[in-house]
Amino acid sequence: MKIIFATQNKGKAKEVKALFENSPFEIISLYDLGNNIDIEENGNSFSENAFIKAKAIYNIYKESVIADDSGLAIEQLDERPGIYSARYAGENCTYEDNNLKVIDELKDFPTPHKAKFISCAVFYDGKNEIEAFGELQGKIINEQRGTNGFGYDPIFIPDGFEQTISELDFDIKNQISHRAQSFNKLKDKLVNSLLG
Ligand code: ITT
Repeated sequence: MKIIFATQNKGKAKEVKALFENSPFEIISLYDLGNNIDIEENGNSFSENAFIKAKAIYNIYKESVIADDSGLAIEQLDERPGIYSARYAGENCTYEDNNLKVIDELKDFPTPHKAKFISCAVFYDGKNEIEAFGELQGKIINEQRGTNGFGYDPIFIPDGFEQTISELDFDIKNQISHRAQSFNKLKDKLVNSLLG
Protein backbone atom coordinates (compact mmCIF):
# COMPACT_ATOMS: atom_id res chain seq x y z
CA MET A 1 0.00 0.00 0.00
CA LYS A 2 1.39 3.43 -0.99
CA ILE A 3 1.47 6.24 1.56
CA ILE A 4 2.68 9.81 0.93
CA PHE A 5 4.86 11.33 3.67
CA ALA A 6 3.92 15.02 3.97
CA THR A 7 7.31 16.50 4.83
CA GLN A 8 9.78 18.86 3.20
CA ASN A 9 12.48 17.75 5.66
CA LYS A 10 14.88 15.35 3.90
CA GLY A 11 16.27 14.11 7.23
CA LYS A 12 12.81 13.04 8.38
CA ALA A 13 12.05 11.46 5.01
CA LYS A 14 15.20 9.32 5.15
CA GLU A 15 14.45 8.19 8.72
CA VAL A 16 10.81 7.30 8.10
CA LYS A 17 11.50 5.49 4.82
CA ALA A 18 13.99 3.31 6.71
CA LEU A 19 11.45 2.67 9.50
CA PHE A 20 8.87 1.42 6.95
CA GLU A 21 11.31 -0.83 5.06
CA ASN A 22 10.09 -4.44 5.14
CA SER A 23 6.56 -3.30 6.02
CA PRO A 24 3.40 -3.57 3.89
CA PHE A 25 3.66 0.20 3.23
CA GLU A 26 5.69 1.99 0.56
CA ILE A 27 6.54 5.54 1.61
CA ILE A 28 6.64 8.22 -1.11
CA SER A 29 8.07 11.59 -0.08
CA LEU A 30 6.99 14.99 -1.39
CA TYR A 31 10.51 15.19 -2.77
CA ASP A 32 9.85 12.01 -4.81
CA LEU A 33 6.70 13.72 -6.16
CA GLY A 34 8.54 16.95 -7.01
CA ASN A 35 6.23 18.90 -4.68
CA ASN A 36 7.80 21.74 -2.64
CA ILE A 37 4.59 23.15 -1.13
CA ASP A 38 5.06 25.19 2.06
CA ILE A 39 2.16 24.42 4.42
CA GLU A 40 1.36 26.99 7.10
CA GLU A 41 1.49 25.25 10.49
CA ASN A 42 -0.82 27.40 12.61
CA GLY A 43 -2.02 24.76 15.09
CA ASN A 44 -1.57 24.92 18.86
CA SER A 45 -0.10 21.46 19.38
CA PHE A 46 2.12 18.88 17.69
CA SER A 47 -0.99 16.84 16.91
CA GLU A 48 -2.89 19.75 15.33
CA ASN A 49 0.10 20.72 13.20
CA ALA A 50 0.71 17.14 12.06
CA PHE A 51 -2.93 16.79 10.93
CA ILE A 52 -2.78 20.20 9.18
CA LYS A 53 0.14 18.88 7.07
CA ALA A 54 -1.47 15.48 6.43
CA LYS A 55 -4.83 16.97 5.41
CA ALA A 56 -3.27 19.61 3.14
CA ILE A 57 -1.44 16.91 1.20
CA TYR A 58 -4.46 14.56 1.22
CA ASN A 59 -6.52 17.36 -0.36
CA ILE A 60 -4.06 17.58 -3.25
CA TYR A 61 -3.51 13.85 -4.00
CA LYS A 62 -6.58 12.11 -2.41
CA GLU A 63 -4.21 9.35 -1.30
CA SER A 64 -3.29 8.05 2.16
CA VAL A 65 -0.86 10.41 3.94
CA ILE A 66 1.39 10.32 7.00
CA ALA A 67 2.96 13.40 8.62
CA ASP A 68 5.16 14.24 11.59
CA ASP A 69 5.23 17.33 13.75
CA SER A 70 8.12 17.32 16.13
CA GLY A 71 10.32 19.51 18.25
CA LEU A 72 12.56 20.02 21.24
CA ALA A 73 11.28 20.85 24.75
CA ILE A 74 13.90 22.19 27.19
CA GLU A 75 12.97 22.07 30.87
CA GLN A 76 14.84 25.23 31.95
CA LEU A 77 13.26 27.17 29.06
CA ASP A 78 9.70 26.23 30.12
CA GLU A 79 9.53 23.57 27.34
CA ARG A 80 10.55 25.97 24.54
CA PRO A 81 11.12 25.90 21.59
CA GLY A 82 8.35 23.23 21.47
CA ILE A 83 6.05 23.57 18.46
CA TYR A 84 8.16 26.57 17.35
CA SER A 85 11.35 24.48 16.98
CA ALA A 86 11.73 24.83 13.20
CA ARG A 87 11.84 28.65 13.12
CA TYR A 88 13.01 29.36 16.68
CA ALA A 89 15.67 31.92 15.62
CA GLY A 90 13.31 33.61 13.12
CA GLU A 91 11.96 33.21 9.55
CA ASN A 92 14.51 31.63 7.17
CA CYS A 93 16.88 30.76 10.03
CA THR A 94 19.31 27.87 9.71
CA TYR A 95 19.62 24.88 12.04
CA GLU A 96 22.86 26.45 13.29
CA ASP A 97 21.06 29.74 14.12
CA ASN A 98 18.57 27.75 16.24
CA ASN A 99 21.34 25.81 18.00
CA LEU A 100 23.28 28.97 18.82
CA LYS A 101 20.13 30.66 20.15
CA VAL A 102 19.43 27.72 22.47
CA ILE A 103 23.06 27.63 23.68
CA ASP A 104 22.91 31.36 24.39
CA GLU A 105 19.59 31.13 26.26
CA LEU A 106 20.93 28.36 28.47
CA LYS A 107 24.27 29.96 29.31
CA ASP A 108 23.20 31.26 32.74
CA PHE A 109 21.41 28.05 33.81
CA PRO A 110 23.16 25.28 35.78
CA THR A 111 23.93 22.00 34.00
CA PRO A 112 22.56 19.50 33.09
CA HIS A 113 20.07 21.17 30.76
CA LYS A 114 17.38 18.46 30.66
CA ALA A 115 15.44 18.27 27.41
CA LYS A 116 13.37 15.94 25.29
CA PHE A 117 12.51 15.54 21.63
CA ILE A 118 8.83 14.94 20.89
CA SER A 119 7.26 13.55 17.72
CA CYS A 120 3.59 13.21 16.84
CA ALA A 121 3.12 10.92 13.83
CA VAL A 122 -0.27 10.91 12.11
CA PHE A 123 -2.14 9.15 9.31
CA TYR A 124 -5.06 10.51 7.28
CA ASP A 125 -6.90 8.96 4.34
CA GLY A 126 -10.02 11.10 4.09
CA LYS A 127 -11.77 9.20 6.88
CA ASN A 128 -9.41 7.57 9.39
CA GLU A 129 -7.42 9.91 11.68
CA ILE A 130 -4.75 7.95 13.56
CA GLU A 131 -1.93 9.36 15.75
CA ALA A 132 0.97 8.12 17.84
CA PHE A 133 3.56 9.89 20.00
CA GLY A 134 7.22 9.32 20.78
CA GLU A 135 9.73 11.02 23.09
CA LEU A 136 13.50 10.91 23.50
CA GLN A 137 14.92 12.16 26.80
CA GLY A 138 18.37 13.71 27.08
CA LYS A 139 20.28 16.93 27.69
CA ILE A 140 21.53 19.96 25.76
CA ILE A 141 25.26 20.80 25.69
CA ASN A 142 26.82 24.21 25.13
CA GLU A 143 28.59 23.43 21.84
CA GLN A 144 27.68 21.79 18.51
CA ARG A 145 29.31 18.39 17.97
CA GLY A 146 29.08 16.01 15.00
CA THR A 147 27.71 16.18 11.48
CA ASN A 148 25.01 13.48 11.18
CA GLY A 149 21.29 14.14 11.39
CA PHE A 150 19.68 17.58 11.31
CA GLY A 151 18.15 20.29 13.45
CA TYR A 152 19.15 20.22 17.11
CA ASP A 153 20.98 16.86 16.81
CA PRO A 154 24.48 18.45 17.26
CA ILE A 155 23.59 19.84 20.72
CA PHE A 156 21.48 16.94 22.09
CA ILE A 157 22.91 13.97 24.03
CA PRO A 158 20.34 11.19 24.58
CA ASP A 159 20.18 9.62 28.07
CA GLY A 160 22.54 6.63 28.24
CA PHE A 161 25.00 8.06 25.66
CA GLU A 162 28.00 10.39 25.73
CA GLN A 163 27.81 11.46 22.08
CA THR A 164 25.41 13.93 20.54
CA ILE A 165 22.92 12.47 18.06
CA SER A 166 25.05 14.04 15.31
CA GLU A 167 28.01 11.93 16.49
CA LEU A 168 25.93 8.71 16.51
CA ASP A 169 25.32 6.52 13.45
CA PHE A 170 22.09 6.97 11.50
CA ASP A 171 20.99 3.46 12.50
CA ILE A 172 21.37 4.18 16.21
CA LYS A 173 19.33 7.40 15.97
CA ASN A 174 16.70 5.47 14.06
CA GLN A 175 16.45 2.86 16.82
CA ILE A 176 16.07 5.26 19.75
CA SER A 177 14.59 8.50 18.43
CA HIS A 178 11.25 10.12 19.21
CA ARG A 179 10.38 9.66 15.50
CA ALA A 180 11.31 5.95 15.53
CA GLN A 181 8.98 5.44 18.50
CA SER A 182 6.05 7.44 17.11
CA PHE A 183 6.22 5.91 13.62
CA ASN A 184 6.75 2.34 14.87
CA LYS A 185 3.59 2.75 16.98
CA LEU A 186 1.74 4.32 14.06
CA LYS A 187 2.84 1.47 11.78
CA ASP A 188 1.40 -1.10 14.22
CA LYS A 189 -1.87 0.83 14.44
CA LEU A 190 -2.07 0.97 10.62
CA VAL A 191 -1.46 -2.76 10.27
CA ASN A 192 -4.26 -3.43 12.80
CA SER A 193 -6.82 -0.96 11.50
CA LEU A 194 -6.20 -1.08 7.73
CA LEU A 195 -4.92 -4.58 7.10
CA GLY A 196 -6.13 -6.45 10.22
P1 ITT B 1 8.06 19.41 7.81
O1 ITT B 1 7.10 20.30 8.58
O2 ITT B 1 8.06 19.67 6.34
O3 ITT B 1 7.90 17.96 8.16
P2 ITT B 1 10.05 20.69 9.49
O4 ITT B 1 11.52 20.54 9.63
O5 ITT B 1 9.50 22.10 9.34
O6 ITT B 1 9.57 19.76 8.28
P3 ITT B 1 8.56 20.49 11.96
O7 ITT B 1 7.61 21.58 11.61
O8 ITT B 1 8.00 19.23 12.59
O9 ITT B 1 9.37 19.97 10.70
O10 ITT B 1 9.69 21.11 12.88
C1 ITT B 1 10.50 20.26 13.56
C2 ITT B 1 11.78 20.98 13.95
O11 ITT B 1 12.17 20.43 15.22
C3 ITT B 1 12.89 20.65 12.97
O12 ITT B 1 13.01 21.61 11.95
C4 ITT B 1 14.09 20.60 13.89
O13 ITT B 1 14.54 21.91 14.12
C5 ITT B 1 13.50 20.04 15.19
N1 ITT B 1 13.57 18.56 15.19
C6 ITT B 1 12.54 17.68 15.05
N2 ITT B 1 12.99 16.42 15.04
C7 ITT B 1 14.32 16.50 15.15
C8 ITT B 1 15.36 15.55 15.17
O14 ITT B 1 15.12 14.25 14.98
N3 ITT B 1 16.60 15.99 15.33
C9 ITT B 1 16.87 17.29 15.47
N4 ITT B 1 15.97 18.27 15.42
C10 ITT B 1 14.69 17.88 15.27
